[in-house]
Amino acid sequence: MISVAMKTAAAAIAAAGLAYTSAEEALSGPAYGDDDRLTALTEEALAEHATAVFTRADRDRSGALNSDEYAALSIVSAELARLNGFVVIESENGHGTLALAGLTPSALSQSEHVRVDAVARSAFYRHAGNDGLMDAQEYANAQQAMFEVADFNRNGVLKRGELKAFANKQALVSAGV
Ligand SMILES: [Ca+2]
Ligand SMILES: [Ca+2]
Repeated sequence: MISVAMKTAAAAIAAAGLAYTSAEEALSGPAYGDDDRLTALTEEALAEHATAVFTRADRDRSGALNSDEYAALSIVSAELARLNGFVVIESENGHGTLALAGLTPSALSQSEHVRVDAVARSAFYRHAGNDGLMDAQEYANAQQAMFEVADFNRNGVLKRGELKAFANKQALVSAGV
């Protein structure tokens, strides 16, 4: 059961063009250790991450994601984060990780898959504008909106509990989990 889910995740990871060169690499276990854990995240670092993710997700280099591409990216990212127990934040100087809070690593259940897809499409239409396409700036704005919700003291930096809240938002974990 798990291996089927993981193979599905691997195929989706490949389809979404995420940072793994092969399904084997994606499923060989976390390639990151405690040393990679971030202790703070700034808005600037998040903007860099958003640019990197958007560039990779826009595989045909059309300059925009449609709702299906955005939903696929969101589902694959959520699945990977939940299998690993952390989300990866990319930067020019390497990658850092943020641990998810309150979950045991596992594959997305079918009902979670459906929920994540719906949440992602809702976020897509909130940020994509009237053209129904999400460009790099709109993607960055969607990421920034997640950051602002997690920045409880509104000082432009996420730390401690704010990082956990942000990681769970990135993985589209429901508030009740
Ligand atoms: Ca747009
Ligand atoms: Ca803060």
